[in-house]
Amino acid sequence: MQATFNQTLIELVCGDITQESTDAIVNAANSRLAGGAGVDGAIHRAGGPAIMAECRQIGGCPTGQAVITTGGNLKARYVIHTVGPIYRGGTQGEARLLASAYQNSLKLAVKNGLQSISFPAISCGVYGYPIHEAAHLALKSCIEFVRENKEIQLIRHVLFNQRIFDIFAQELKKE
Ligand code: AR6
Repeated sequence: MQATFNQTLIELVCGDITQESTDAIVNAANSRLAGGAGVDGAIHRAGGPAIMAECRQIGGCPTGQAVITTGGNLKARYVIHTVGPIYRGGTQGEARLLASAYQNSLKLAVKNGLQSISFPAISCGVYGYPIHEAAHLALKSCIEFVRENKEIQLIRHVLFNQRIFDIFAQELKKE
């Protein structure tokens, strides 16, 4: 499923983000950039140790911010590591922090001259964000960004299973 906003294609696919060949893929990391389970583990496994070596040099990333490393053995040239919020009921600034994670990742992509980027469903696994709300915020943040910025040609949301894909698709239809 796809839709164009301003000059950017926003696309939803079901799949494994480590297989993407967009300029960058985004990692749903933790603030220590220490690696972990979920998509973070998958990216480090597929990308090899060079990515972790760069993460150690960088040292960490506050929630809602983003940092960039090379892509190691991945097809993508870069990994943008962002840290989504842990969901604690929705009253701890989670929505603002999730939107920031998307927007700061996009800003970093533009700053590095990138034209295509793939996102996983940030915070929708271990960090427990309700998927409908997270999908709405993910799409809204990306659409707001591309209304102000023309540099990125493709934003792909790579959803790991059909259930999350269907929820993102429902939310994209509303935009
Ligand atoms: N491709 C695409 N999506 C994936 C993949 C994959 N290969 N693997 C999992 N997902 P999570 P979070 C989906 O838990 O909630 C880590 O330990 C998954 O189904 O990876 O932001 C970090 O180190 C879910 O929909 O990230 C942090 O400590 C989505 O990716 C913490 O988890 C995000 O799930 C971050 O938690």
